[in-house]
Amino acid sequence: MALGFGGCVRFDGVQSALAPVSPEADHVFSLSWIMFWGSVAILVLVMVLGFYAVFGRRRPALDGNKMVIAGGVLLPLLALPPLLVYALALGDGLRAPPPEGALRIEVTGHQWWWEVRYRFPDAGDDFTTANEIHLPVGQAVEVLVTSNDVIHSFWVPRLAGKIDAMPGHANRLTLKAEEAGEFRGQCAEFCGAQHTHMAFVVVAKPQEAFEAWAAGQRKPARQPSSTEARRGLAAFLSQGCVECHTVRGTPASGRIGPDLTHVGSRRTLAAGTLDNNSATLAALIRDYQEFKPGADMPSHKDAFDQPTAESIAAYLEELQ
Ligand code: HEC
Ligand SMILES: [Cu+2]
Repeated sequence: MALGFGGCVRFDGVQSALAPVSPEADHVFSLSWIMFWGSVAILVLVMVLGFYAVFGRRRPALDGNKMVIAGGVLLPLLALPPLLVYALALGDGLRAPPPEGALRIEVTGHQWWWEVRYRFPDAGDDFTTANEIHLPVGQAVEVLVTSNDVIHSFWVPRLAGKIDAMPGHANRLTLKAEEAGEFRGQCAEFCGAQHTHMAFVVVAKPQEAFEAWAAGQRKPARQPSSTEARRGLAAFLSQGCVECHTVRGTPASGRIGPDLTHVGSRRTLAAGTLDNNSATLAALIRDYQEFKPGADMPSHKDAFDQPTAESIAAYLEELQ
């Protein structure tokens, strides 16, 4: 309570389980409150009895087996099974399959970023992105969550409960945003040094805007338009970035790091940790380890100079 009143617990905000915007998150929210108030009621009862036992005038009334049977056997029998049944019923609702023909998104956790693959009825429409998930508002979307290395956990508190991302196995989750907006997701299972910096953004928008976004993401990367960006592309292709990153429409087809085909359109960099702007982008390219020590993206401080990093950033920024 002290934390709550002190403002440490946010009741709104992009990552608050206390501000649900989907039926699933709403279930989790109701369950939490019912469990919370149930516990409060039991705590109050126990405290009252405790005080009475110590200070009450007719304390002997609490003596004897009756009290033990009432408080120790009957009360738990009456209080716990209904809560259990309620929780199990809600849990079943959370696992309900999405409707036939729902949009499918495959999310793969990597140390320490998220790969996001969109699957459409026509495989030619599929595309891959990273660290950002866009959803059409009001539609149930099937999300298949897996991992490339260790166990991660996929959690967008305003939209759904947590689900484990396990190597070699896909867990299913339904996301249905009932409001447009931007929500934050976070890896919720300690997965190594940069676990904290393994976040992502979920953007829910009206169907048309979603279609327009998907059409943009489906396209190969645009050609660089300025001299600086052209220099950037040349450096990008010659500095080994292509070993790990894909930029569709160029020879870069690496799969170790995030797909960068439309990295310029994303809100954040380095898995939801930094705002996406040219200065940050250049700084990251130059010295990723400074921001995310231990990540699979090497530092390039010794490989090239700041102007080169800036030209690569200028190129990547154009990849809207
Ligand atoms: C050895 C593989 C590897 C090489 C080489 C590499 N990267 Fe990366 N890169 C990664 C990985 C892995 C990540 C994600 C790391 C993380 O945040 O945990 C990443 C992240 C990034 C990001 C942030 C992407 C996002 O969506 O937030 C950018 C931009 C980037 N790399 C650009 C480059 C550029 C430019 C080069 C070449 C100068 C390069 N990378 C070379 C593996 C690599
Ligand atoms: Cu993780």
